[in-house]
Amino acid sequence: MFEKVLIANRGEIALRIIRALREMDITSVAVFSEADRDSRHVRQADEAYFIGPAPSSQSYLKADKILSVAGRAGVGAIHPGYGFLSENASFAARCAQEGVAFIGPSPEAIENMGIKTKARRIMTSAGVAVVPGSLETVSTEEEAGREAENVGYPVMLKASAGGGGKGMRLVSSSDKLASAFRDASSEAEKAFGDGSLYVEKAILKPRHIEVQILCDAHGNAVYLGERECSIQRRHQKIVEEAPSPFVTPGMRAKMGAMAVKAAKAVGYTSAGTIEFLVGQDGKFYFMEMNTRLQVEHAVTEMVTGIDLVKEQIKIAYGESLGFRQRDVTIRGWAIECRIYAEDPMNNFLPCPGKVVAVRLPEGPGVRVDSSIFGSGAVSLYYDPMIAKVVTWGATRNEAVATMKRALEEFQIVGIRSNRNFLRRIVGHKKFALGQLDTGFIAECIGQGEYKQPAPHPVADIAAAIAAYESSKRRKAPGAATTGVSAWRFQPWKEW
Ligand code: MV4
Repeated sequence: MFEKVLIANRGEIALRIIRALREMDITSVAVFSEADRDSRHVRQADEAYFIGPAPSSQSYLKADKILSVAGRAGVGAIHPGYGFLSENASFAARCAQEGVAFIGPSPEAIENMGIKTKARRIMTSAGVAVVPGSLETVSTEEEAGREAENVGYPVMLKASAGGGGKGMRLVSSSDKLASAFRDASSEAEKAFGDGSLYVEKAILKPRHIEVQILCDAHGNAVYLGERECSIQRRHQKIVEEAPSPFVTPGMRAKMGAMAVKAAKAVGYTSAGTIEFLVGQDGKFYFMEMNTRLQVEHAVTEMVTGIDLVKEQIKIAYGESLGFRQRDVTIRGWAIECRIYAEDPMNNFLPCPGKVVAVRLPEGPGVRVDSSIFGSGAVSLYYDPMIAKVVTWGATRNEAVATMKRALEEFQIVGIRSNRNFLRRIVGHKKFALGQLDTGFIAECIGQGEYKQPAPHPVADIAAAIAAYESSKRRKAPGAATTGVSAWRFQPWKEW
C-alpha cells in the first residue's frame, strides 16, 4: 500500500481523506494556503506544506506547487478531493508523468466526460440512453432550429463545455429559439471560453438521480445504488438522500446496470457518479458523469457500509475490488443537509467571518463532516459550505426525524447560515412524503416567502454573553438545572 498520500484540498473533504488515510496507516500530507494556516486539515494531517496566497488560483489550483510538494514530501499518490484539480485531465496526466498516482480516473476518462457532446456520442454508441437531441454541437440558430423541430418543443439548449446549468436555456417554442440561442451561447462563452451549444428534448419537472459506481483497474465494476439529489437551489445541491424514494428495486437494477455500462464505455477506474435525468414517467436518461468523489458521497457510505475514500485509494494502488455486486446491499436510509455560511434573508449572500462558537449535532444516527471549530473562521476565498449533516435511520421517516433533531442541535454564533432554511425543507409535508423534483425549492419553499427573522450575528453574541453572565450570577453552586425543555430553542444558554 502507499506509505504517504498528499491531499490536494482543504476543508471538510481534506479531513475526510485524512481520516481514511489514518485508518489505513498511511501518512497524510496536507497543503495549505495563507488563509488556512490555522485550519483543521493542517493540524490533523501528519505533515503540512504551505503552497501560497489565499486565492485558490495561487494555491489549491497550482499544479506546479502541489507536484513540487509531492516530490519534496515523497508521496506515492495525490488525492484531489472534489473541486479544485479533481477533474483536471492535464493535472492527472502530469501526476502520471511524475510517477505519482492520481487517486481518480485516467486523464482520458476525465476528458471524454468533460465535453458533453462527446460524452453523449460515447454513451449512445455504448447503448446508454441519453436525452433525445443533437449529438454534435449546433453552430447557428438555423441549425439549432432544425434539431429542435426534430425532437419537438419544448427543448433545452445546453453548453457543450457545460455543467451546473450555465449556458442552459429552456425554449418553449420556435419563436423564442433565436434569442435563447444568443443568450445561452454568450453565457457559455463567458463561463467556459467555449460558446458551442447542443439541443436536447426538455424533460419537464425532472428528478436528478445519480448512481454511484466503483471500478477497479482489473475490469471489475459495481454500482452502489442511487442518490436522490433533486432538491437544488440555482443548480446547487442542498439536500440529498439515499436511496431515492422514487426508485423501485427493479428501476435500481436497471439504472445500476446502465451506470456500469456508461463507466465501462470510457474505461473508468475509481469512484464515479452517473447523473440521470428522470422524467415524471420514470424514464431515465444519462445526463453527465462526475469523475470524482462527490460532496454527497456520505449518504451512499451510510446505506452501503462501504468507505468510498478507502476504496478509491485501494483502486489507485492497483488492488481488485474486494466484493461483487451481489455483496452490495442497501440498508436503511440516509439524508444529507449541506450547511452553508450564507444568508437566506439576503439573497443567499455568502457570509464568511469569524466563528464565535459552534455546536455540532451528535448522537445516534448522526454523522457530521465539517472542518469548522469554535474559534475558527469561514474564509471568503473558498466555497461557503461549512458542514454536512448526515443522518441515518432504519426507515426514511426515522432518518427524517433524526435530521430534524440534528438541525435543531446545530448551532453557530458569529456567522449566518442556511440552517433554518434547511429546517423548512426537511419539515415540509412534501418532503415527508418524498415528493421531490427539481422544482421543489421554488414551489414549496420559495425565495421571497422566506420571512423567518434571523438575528444579526452581533445580537447573537451579545445575547450569548448576557445569558452567560446572568447565569453565573443566578446559579447557586450545585443547583439542579431546571426548565430543560424551555431552552431547547435558546442556544445561547449553552454559551
Ligand atoms: C435538463 C432539464 C430538463 N430537460 N435537460 C440543469 C443542470 C444541468 N446539469 C442539467 N440541468 C437540467 N437539464 C433536459 N433535457 C432540467 C435541468 C434542470 C435540473 C437538473 C438537475 C437538477 C436540477 C435542475 C434544475 C433545473 C433544471
